[in-house]
Amino acid sequence: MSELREKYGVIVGTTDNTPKDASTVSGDAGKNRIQTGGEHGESITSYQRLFGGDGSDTFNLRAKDFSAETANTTTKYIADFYGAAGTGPDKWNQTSNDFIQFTGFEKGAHLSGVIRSVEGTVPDSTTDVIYQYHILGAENQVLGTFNVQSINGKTLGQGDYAFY
Ligand SMILES: [Ca+2]
Repeated sequence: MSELREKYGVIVGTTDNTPKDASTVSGDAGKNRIQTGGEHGESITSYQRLFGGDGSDTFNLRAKDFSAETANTTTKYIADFYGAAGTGPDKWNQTSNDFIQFTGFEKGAHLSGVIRSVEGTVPDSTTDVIYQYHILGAENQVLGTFNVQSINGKTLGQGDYAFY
Protein backbone atom coordinates (compact mmCIF):
# COMPACT_ATOMS: atom_id res chain seq x y z
CA MET A 1 0.00 0.00 0.00
CA SER A 2 1.41 3.34 -1.00
CA GLU A 3 1.15 5.81 1.83
CA LEU A 4 1.61 9.54 1.98
CA ARG A 5 4.31 8.70 4.38
CA GLU A 6 4.73 11.16 7.18
CA LYS A 7 2.63 13.56 5.16
CA TYR A 8 5.04 14.36 2.36
CA GLY A 9 8.01 12.30 3.29
CA VAL A 10 9.27 9.94 0.63
CA ILE A 11 6.39 8.04 -0.89
CA VAL A 12 7.23 4.47 -1.70
CA GLY A 13 5.54 1.14 -1.86
CA THR A 14 3.19 -0.58 -4.18
CA THR A 15 -0.47 -0.94 -4.80
CA ASP A 16 -2.45 -2.92 -7.30
CA ASN A 17 -4.08 0.04 -8.97
CA THR A 18 -4.57 0.44 -12.68
CA PRO A 19 -3.14 -0.32 -15.08
CA LYS A 20 -3.61 -3.97 -14.39
CA ASP A 21 -0.63 -5.67 -12.85
CA ALA A 22 1.20 -2.42 -12.52
CA SER A 23 2.58 -1.17 -9.32
CA THR A 24 1.44 2.37 -8.70
CA VAL A 25 3.02 4.82 -6.35
CA SER A 26 0.84 7.87 -5.96
CA GLY A 27 1.18 11.31 -4.48
CA ASP A 28 -1.59 13.74 -3.73
CA ALA A 29 -2.30 17.42 -4.40
CA GLY A 30 0.69 18.52 -2.35
CA LYS A 31 4.40 18.58 -3.05
CA ASN A 32 5.49 14.95 -2.97
CA ARG A 33 8.69 13.00 -3.28
CA ILE A 34 7.91 9.73 -5.02
CA GLN A 35 10.45 6.95 -5.23
CA THR A 36 10.70 3.77 -7.25
CA GLY A 37 11.15 0.48 -5.45
CA GLY A 38 9.42 -1.08 -2.53
CA GLU A 39 7.98 0.06 0.72
CA HIS A 40 11.12 -0.72 2.67
CA GLY A 41 13.57 0.58 0.10
CA GLU A 42 13.97 -2.77 -1.55
CA SER A 43 14.62 -3.04 -5.26
CA ILE A 44 11.68 -3.52 -7.61
CA THR A 45 12.77 -3.88 -11.22
CA SER A 46 9.34 -4.70 -12.59
CA TYR A 47 6.90 -2.17 -13.96
CA GLN A 48 5.98 0.73 -11.72
CA ARG A 49 3.76 3.68 -12.40
CA LEU A 50 4.54 6.88 -10.56
CA PHE A 51 1.73 9.36 -10.19
CA GLY A 52 2.45 12.75 -8.67
CA GLY A 53 -0.84 14.58 -8.86
CA ASP A 54 -0.81 18.32 -8.32
CA GLY A 55 1.96 20.16 -6.54
CA SER A 56 5.63 20.29 -7.47
CA ASP A 57 6.64 16.67 -7.23
CA THR A 58 10.04 15.00 -7.31
CA PHE A 59 10.26 11.56 -8.89
CA ASN A 60 13.27 9.58 -7.73
CA LEU A 61 14.31 6.86 -10.19
CA ARG A 62 16.87 4.61 -8.55
CA ALA A 63 19.41 2.51 -10.43
CA LYS A 64 18.55 -0.51 -8.30
CA ASP A 65 15.03 -0.49 -9.68
CA PHE A 66 16.25 -1.13 -13.22
CA SER A 67 17.84 -4.38 -14.39
CA ALA A 68 20.20 -5.17 -17.24
CA GLU A 69 17.84 -7.91 -18.47
CA THR A 70 14.99 -5.48 -19.06
CA ALA A 71 16.99 -2.32 -19.72
CA ASN A 72 15.38 -1.81 -23.13
CA THR A 73 11.85 -2.31 -21.86
CA THR A 74 9.82 0.45 -20.26
CA THR A 75 9.68 -0.46 -16.61
CA LYS A 76 8.93 2.91 -15.04
CA TYR A 77 6.21 5.29 -16.06
CA ILE A 78 5.89 8.81 -14.74
CA ALA A 79 2.21 9.26 -15.31
CA ASP A 80 1.98 13.01 -14.92
CA PHE A 81 4.93 15.31 -15.39
CA TYR A 82 4.00 18.96 -15.03
CA GLY A 83 6.05 21.90 -16.23
CA ALA A 84 8.54 20.31 -18.60
CA ALA A 85 11.11 22.70 -19.94
CA GLY A 86 10.82 25.12 -22.71
CA THR A 87 10.43 28.81 -22.72
CA GLY A 88 7.51 30.99 -21.97
CA PRO A 89 4.77 30.73 -19.41
CA ASP A 90 4.76 26.94 -19.27
CA LYS A 91 8.36 26.80 -18.16
CA TRP A 92 7.62 27.53 -14.58
CA ASN A 93 4.44 27.04 -12.75
CA GLN A 94 4.56 27.66 -9.06
CA THR A 95 2.02 25.05 -8.20
CA SER A 96 3.18 22.30 -10.54
CA ASN A 97 6.80 22.11 -11.56
CA ASP A 98 7.98 18.54 -11.35
CA PHE A 99 11.51 17.17 -11.22
CA ILE A 100 13.20 13.80 -11.84
CA GLN A 101 16.08 12.73 -9.67
CA PHE A 102 18.27 9.85 -10.87
CA THR A 103 20.21 8.20 -8.09
CA GLY A 104 22.73 5.38 -7.92
CA PHE A 105 23.64 5.31 -11.59
CA GLU A 106 27.25 5.03 -12.74
CA LYS A 107 29.40 8.07 -13.20
CA GLY A 108 28.75 9.60 -16.59
CA ALA A 109 25.18 8.32 -16.76
CA HIS A 110 22.90 10.61 -18.71
CA LEU A 111 19.56 10.84 -20.42
CA SER A 112 18.93 10.01 -24.05
CA GLY A 113 16.86 12.14 -26.33
CA VAL A 114 13.31 11.06 -26.94
CA ILE A 115 13.25 7.50 -28.24
CA ARG A 116 9.58 7.44 -29.10
CA SER A 117 6.53 9.58 -28.54
CA VAL A 118 2.84 8.84 -28.43
CA GLU A 119 -0.05 11.25 -28.20
CA GLY A 120 -1.27 11.30 -24.64
CA THR A 121 -4.48 10.14 -23.18
CA VAL A 122 -5.46 12.78 -20.64
CA PRO A 123 -9.10 13.46 -21.55
CA ASP A 124 -9.08 17.19 -20.88
CA SER A 125 -5.70 17.93 -22.38
CA THR A 126 -4.80 18.56 -25.99
CA THR A 127 -1.11 18.87 -25.32
CA ASP A 128 -0.06 15.87 -23.28
CA VAL A 129 2.34 13.46 -24.92
CA ILE A 130 3.99 10.30 -23.65
CA TYR A 131 7.73 10.32 -24.29
CA GLN A 132 10.04 7.37 -23.96
CA TYR A 133 13.63 7.90 -22.80
CA HIS A 134 16.66 5.77 -22.13
CA ILE A 135 18.95 6.16 -19.19
CA LEU A 136 22.39 5.77 -20.71
CA GLY A 137 25.67 4.88 -19.12
CA ALA A 138 29.03 6.53 -19.69
CA GLU A 139 29.56 4.40 -22.81
CA ASN A 140 26.03 5.11 -24.01
CA GLN A 141 24.87 1.63 -23.08
CA VAL A 142 21.20 1.43 -22.11
CA LEU A 143 20.74 1.13 -18.37
CA GLY A 144 17.01 1.54 -18.28
CA THR A 145 13.93 2.77 -20.11
CA PHE A 146 11.11 4.89 -18.80
CA ASN A 147 8.14 6.84 -20.09
CA VAL A 148 7.00 10.29 -19.12
CA GLN A 149 3.59 11.70 -19.77
CA SER A 150 4.24 15.40 -20.28
CA ILE A 151 1.17 17.38 -19.40
CA ASN A 152 2.29 20.49 -21.27
CA GLY A 153 3.46 18.40 -24.22
CA LYS A 154 7.11 19.42 -23.92
CA THR A 155 10.14 17.19 -23.64
CA LEU A 156 12.37 17.09 -20.61
CA GLY A 157 14.98 19.82 -20.57
CA GLN A 158 17.63 21.24 -18.34
CA GLY A 159 16.20 21.89 -14.93
CA ASP A 160 13.74 19.03 -15.16
CA TYR A 161 16.11 16.34 -13.99
CA ALA A 162 19.55 15.62 -12.58
CA PHE A 163 21.83 12.66 -11.89
CA TYR A 164 23.23 12.40 -8.38
CA1 LIG B 1 1.73 15.81 -5.73
